[in-house]
Amino acid sequence: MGPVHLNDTKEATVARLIGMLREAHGRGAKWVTFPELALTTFFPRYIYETPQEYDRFFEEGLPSPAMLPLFETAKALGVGFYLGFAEKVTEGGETHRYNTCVLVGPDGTLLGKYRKVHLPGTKDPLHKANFEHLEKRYFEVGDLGFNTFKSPIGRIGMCICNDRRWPETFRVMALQGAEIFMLGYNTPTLNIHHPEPAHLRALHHRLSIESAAYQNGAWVLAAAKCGAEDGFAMIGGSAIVAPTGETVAYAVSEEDEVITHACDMELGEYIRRSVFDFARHRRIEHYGLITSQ
Ligand code: ING
Repeated sequence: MGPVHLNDTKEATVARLIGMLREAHGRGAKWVTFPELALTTFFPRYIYETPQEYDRFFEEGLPSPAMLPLFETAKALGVGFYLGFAEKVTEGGETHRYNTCVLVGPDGTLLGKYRKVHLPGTKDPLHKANFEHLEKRYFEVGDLGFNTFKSPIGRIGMCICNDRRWPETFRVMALQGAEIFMLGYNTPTLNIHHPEPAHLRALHHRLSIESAAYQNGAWVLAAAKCGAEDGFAMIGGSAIVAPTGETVAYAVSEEDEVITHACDMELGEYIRRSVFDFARHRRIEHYGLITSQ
């Protein structure tokens, strides 16, 4: 998905998502993965002081009013989808804000929800560049953990953006039987935390999703929101990765672009039954440090 600018309305952005959904459906797709924070610009690049200033980026209710046309169209077309959005919710009498994604089945059923666990960046501005990365400022750490969700095409796991850089993310879901991982991302081209060549952003993105696919014998569907949002560049590289670790489809533009592939859901079987047969080969008695530190 191409850039979403500060002044783009949610209605116009949702209309773009619906256009891509129709394109995918036209090609025979049964599932669509949309990006992280797909309804708005990547607002954590900006400094806001009060919720009154940034609540306009958040959705309340699932589906929220802005999402409704997308939910209705997807149900009418019989297409399931993953959608990333900024979630504002009142639970236990308290207001919480998360970087969230939802999984909706082809019949419109809410199959699952995930709240981003690995929030990159800082809580307070660094003032080191002409943009910030303030996810720790606007979102709480997700409280739902990493789960998998039963669907007509197999067990689906979800995560969001920075989560893909952490192998634990995928292993925890693979241990719950995930056969497909869906994830959206918004990755700035410039790293404000440490000077590094721009090409490394694309390399680290590909490394993360290709190794996740192979090491867990699962499909990875990764959707970027990319291009220059009000001049702030974000990497593309949306991809469909087979359980073998091979990227079988990838986006070539930084605009709205649909990539599709007929994913053979049996392909991961031999990997999960041989090289990554967790029951036979993993030695958890030697892994304690991973969860204790
Ligand atoms: N974006 C970036 C990502 O993890 C980032 C942040 C980029 C962190 C590069 C570290 C290095 O892809 C989001 N939204 O997490």
